[in-house]
Amino acid sequence: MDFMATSQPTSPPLIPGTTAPQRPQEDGGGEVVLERVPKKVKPPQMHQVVMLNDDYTPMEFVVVVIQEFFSKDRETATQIMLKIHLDGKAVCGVYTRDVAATKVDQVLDAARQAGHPLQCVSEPIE
Ligand code: TYC
Repeated sequence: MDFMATSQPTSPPLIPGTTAPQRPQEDGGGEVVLERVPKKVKPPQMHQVVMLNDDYTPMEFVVVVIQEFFSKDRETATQIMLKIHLDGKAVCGVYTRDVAATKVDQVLDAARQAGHPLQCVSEPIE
């Protein structure tokens, strides 16, 4: 009994770290070879979240925000807050673009809800 295929054949699964095979190539000896081309994987562009000083946001609020959203212990958060206070700004963390944008949103939301003018921005590095 003959059976007829009802769907297109699917591609073989990809080996992690490679791209899909190039077009089948005839190797000269009548064989068809599929060459796997190593994938060129670049690390993602990283973004630093920079917090800015102002004259009104309480130091304690900034310390808690840095602890909460940037996963710093209280001592580290206090040092970062003091650097912002003295230098005008400081980096609170480095993340991929979307994570950095989320951190900025979280900080701005918390500041707005508490009625403080605290500002922070995300900027690409390198
Ligand atoms: N300068 C603020 C004050 O004296 C404290 C402060 C620190 C505000 C860091 C913002 O990102 C900031 N109350």
